[in-house]
Amino acid sequence: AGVKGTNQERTFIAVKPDGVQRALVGEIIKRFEARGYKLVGLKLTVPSKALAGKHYADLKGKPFFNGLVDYMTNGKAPVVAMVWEGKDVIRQGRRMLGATNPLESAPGTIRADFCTAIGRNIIHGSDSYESALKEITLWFNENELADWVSANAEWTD
Ligand code: FUP
Repeated sequence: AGVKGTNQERTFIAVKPDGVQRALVGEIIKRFEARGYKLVGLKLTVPSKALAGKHYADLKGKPFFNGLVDYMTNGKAPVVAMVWEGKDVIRQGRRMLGATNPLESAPGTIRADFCTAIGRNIIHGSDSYESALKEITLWFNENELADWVSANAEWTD
């Protein structure tokens, strides 16, 4: 998850299958780019049940767990998995997403602007440094993460 508290902090963001199906990938990437964050990992993938189960391990036992894993993995649409880098990106990413329940998300957030169902809230974002570290490691190999200098660096550092 990069270096916590620096402009190299990293978070894991995923457009979930409903977001891909609804063609919201560009809109979501646009918001992170426009904010000045740097895209360092990107893949279109249908995760295995094992991967989705590990990703949502904290929710094992919840009544919606099996449905959630099936929806992430059934291949009706892929997931767009991303790693974004920049200052306070873990916390800011969560603020940009809005609350888990879109009906509680503030207007202007991604979830409030594009969805209403908690089980189809289009996007995931790491909720802490520990989660970001776990999720980035789970979804990406080290050689899939790009080290590059963004033209935004001059204005975001
Ligand atoms: P978040 O970190 O905002 O994605 O929220 P959680 O980790 O608590 O939940 C993960 C996913 O489980 C949510 F994105 C949608 C699903 N979920 C439900 O379907 N019903 C619930 O009551 C809570 C979560």
